Amino acid sequence: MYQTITSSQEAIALEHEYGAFNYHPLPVVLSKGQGIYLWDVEGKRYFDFLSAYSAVNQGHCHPRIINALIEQAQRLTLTSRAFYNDVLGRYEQFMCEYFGYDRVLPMNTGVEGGETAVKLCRKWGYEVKGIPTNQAKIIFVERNFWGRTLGAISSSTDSSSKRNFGPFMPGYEVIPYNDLNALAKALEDKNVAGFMLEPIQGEAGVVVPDEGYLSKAYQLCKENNVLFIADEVQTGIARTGKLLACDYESVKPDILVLGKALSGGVMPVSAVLASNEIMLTLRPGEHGSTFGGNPLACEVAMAALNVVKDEKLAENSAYLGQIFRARMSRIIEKTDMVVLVRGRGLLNAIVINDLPTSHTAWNLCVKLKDYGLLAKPTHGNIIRFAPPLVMNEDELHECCDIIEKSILEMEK
Ligand code: IF1
Repeated sequence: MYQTITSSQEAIALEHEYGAFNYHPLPVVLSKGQGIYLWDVEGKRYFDFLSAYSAVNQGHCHPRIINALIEQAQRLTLTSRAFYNDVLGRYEQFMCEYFGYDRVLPMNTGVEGGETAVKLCRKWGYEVKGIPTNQAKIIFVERNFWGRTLGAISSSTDSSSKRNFGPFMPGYEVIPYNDLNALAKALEDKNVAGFMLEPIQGEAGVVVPDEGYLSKAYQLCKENNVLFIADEVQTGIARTGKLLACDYESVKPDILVLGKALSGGVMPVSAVLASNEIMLTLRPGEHGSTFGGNPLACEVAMAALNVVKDEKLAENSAYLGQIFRARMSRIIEKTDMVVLVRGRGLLNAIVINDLPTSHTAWNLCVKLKDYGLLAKPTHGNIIRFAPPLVMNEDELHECCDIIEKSILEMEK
């Protein structure tokens, strides 16, 4: 019999009793979200400084997105692609014009977007580039993260993502990130079809490559007739201070993968955008998904993207990001506990001066929680800070005050 949750402890106990332990959440139980705020079961309010891993760029339960959801949900939620519907075509035109591509393939989760990009890239490799069948290679970078499917973890260099899930996908090669010589060498192999990377590595701990890396990597791919695939699932949709992180170097990926904030965190929506030459290698029956491109997702995504444009979220992200990193730099001057801050726009991270195996970052996140700000460590000693992009300057300073107070207290 379904129980209403009356305490945080009760919610946690139910998950311990009935759920898989594939996460280790911070001990907080949320029951309401609005804008930059979350409330727990007991009614305590928090600043959300994770944004569901950058899926809630537009703020929790944005009214324009929720209204789009409600209106379409009362009309038609799903037809499958066995039939046409009166939303998908409008959405496809909207997406192609919004991002400047010939065609879009709608999916649901970010990893499905990545899998779709890999399949498209291989298909193009065989049917356009002329790579011998089943010989196509795709190059990935160390410490990449693009999801949890076998296709995704096959490219991972993180043992916790891979251990005891083998055997893995063939045709993958992994090179160091931010290393153009390694890329140039890997591209000597004429069977390479694509190079897939995050323009800023999220899970790796907000790793920003050197200025020029993206544009030079793109150039190397073009010189070798290899597709440049950008995984902007986490960095896209205004998170880093531009609509796409690739925009910082005016790189237009051959295949663009979007997810997360494409729906403003309301439901899973992902998309792959590419040229006619690439996208039209797919023929009916060769790819798809039950919910991919459903009318509900399409209306939600169009509302979510209109919010990004109308509320100038990329500009706000860029502006507040500068302020945030300046505030963190001032904290770093006062304490040995934090060694650096890095990021672009409102995708940032601080590195704690301790071993990745230490609990310092975790303990700091628990203290931040106690003071009303929610964040979580990525790898051991790195804490990612990614608030919704709708935050204002005063709210950001209030959050920085909480971070500063927590760090200085921990230090004592
Ligand atoms: C988890 C990480 C972040 C992503 C990039 C594709 C995907 C993700 C750059 C796949 C998803 C999520 C997955 C979630 C936690 C979170 C995460 F810690 F796992 F790595 F954000 F950094 N490309 N990232 O970041 O999208 O299929 O999840 O919709 O799996 O723990 P998805």
